[in-house]
Amino acid sequence: MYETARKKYQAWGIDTEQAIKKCGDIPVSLHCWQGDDVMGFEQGSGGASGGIQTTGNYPGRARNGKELMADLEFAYSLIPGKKRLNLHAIYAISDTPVERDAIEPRHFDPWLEWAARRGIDLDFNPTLFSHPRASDGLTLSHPDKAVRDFWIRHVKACRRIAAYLGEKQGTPCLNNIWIPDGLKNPPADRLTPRIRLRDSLDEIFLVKYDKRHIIDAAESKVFGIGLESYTVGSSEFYLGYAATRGINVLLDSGHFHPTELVSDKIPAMLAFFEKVPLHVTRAVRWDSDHVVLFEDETKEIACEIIRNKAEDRVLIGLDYFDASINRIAAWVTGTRNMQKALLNALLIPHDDLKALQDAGNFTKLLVMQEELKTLPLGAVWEEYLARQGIAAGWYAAVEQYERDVLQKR
Ligand code: RNT
Ligand code: ZN
Repeated sequence: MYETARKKYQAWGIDTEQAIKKCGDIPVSLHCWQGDDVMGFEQGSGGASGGIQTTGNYPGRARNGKELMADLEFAYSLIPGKKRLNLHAIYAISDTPVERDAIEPRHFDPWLEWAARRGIDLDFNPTLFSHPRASDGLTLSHPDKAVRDFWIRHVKACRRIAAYLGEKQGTPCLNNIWIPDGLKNPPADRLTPRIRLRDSLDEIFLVKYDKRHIIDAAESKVFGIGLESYTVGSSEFYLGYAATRGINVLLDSGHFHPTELVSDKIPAMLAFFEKVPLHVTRAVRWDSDHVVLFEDETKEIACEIIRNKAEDRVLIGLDYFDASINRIAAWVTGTRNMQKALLNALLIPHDDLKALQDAGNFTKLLVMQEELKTLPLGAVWEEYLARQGIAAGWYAAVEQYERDVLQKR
């Protein structure tokens, strides 16, 4: 089947061998938080709160570092290609409780060692939610200076950790700041909280690190759960902030109005920013965080990366947390769908299509775009998996793991 597929693509001027090779080299950063419903390892953690929420009670959630690492290890074995791991500050490993503003690089040494042995590099996120000091939905924009200062210290500690991880692993560590700050009901003042957020960030970024070790980013959002009427860290806010301060904006595909598309935003950002970090996720009606599917927007996001030759500039990360299904299947399905979309994008003759657009031959462009949709991608994908040493029928292995490991928790 692969041989037939190879010839079909060849007729379109596409080299499947090259696509297969390239696909395995594009890193996708897996979010550790799908494995434990964004609970983290802090004592007394009651789960995600502050603008986000996990729903579902499927058995087998990872309850500690050992279980999370074991589950990740198993998930990684079912996923082809180059992988990174995206951590949050609440996954610090410590025998004694450490406050968020006191975490240190050493609390992430166990992760660093675990990842290094598997050839995986790390990304990082400060955690400005699920905490008593964020219980009113405000952190870096809080009217109380003491609360702001606490979170400023936290993000500073996180940047230090990220720079440390980046230096140790030899590739830059993305440090992505997302804050829930917002209001449930109509605000009386939209500007002052944004000025406070701007000033908090300015204080955070006073500390300079080597860009070879850390990539600084902030993630905007249209609204949060329980904070529906106003978001301090909106898209325009961070765009302005990042453009004037030399940091990057992370685009989460679930953080915009339903008809806005991140696939269209990627090339807009590429015109101005060196790096474009992503949280690929699936929005459903009013919120994000569903398992990534192999659907039109996922494919289009991949196309914008590949057709602009931006594999080194767009940092692909995932962000969803589904607790209603087997969490390992959720990781594997979403990651593979992103990778399948990349392979699909690598099998499209982008230069020919661009030439048709520039020549104004819109009829042929439309016809070709539609014809390409039914080429035998599946056969090339299966060949890719086989060459990556990934066995077919992976879900049976997940069912086995569920019986042997997850159900015993
Ligand atoms: C929340 C943001 C944020 C979180 C993770 C856990 O709306 O998308 O990225 O999901 O940091
Ligand atoms: Zn996100």
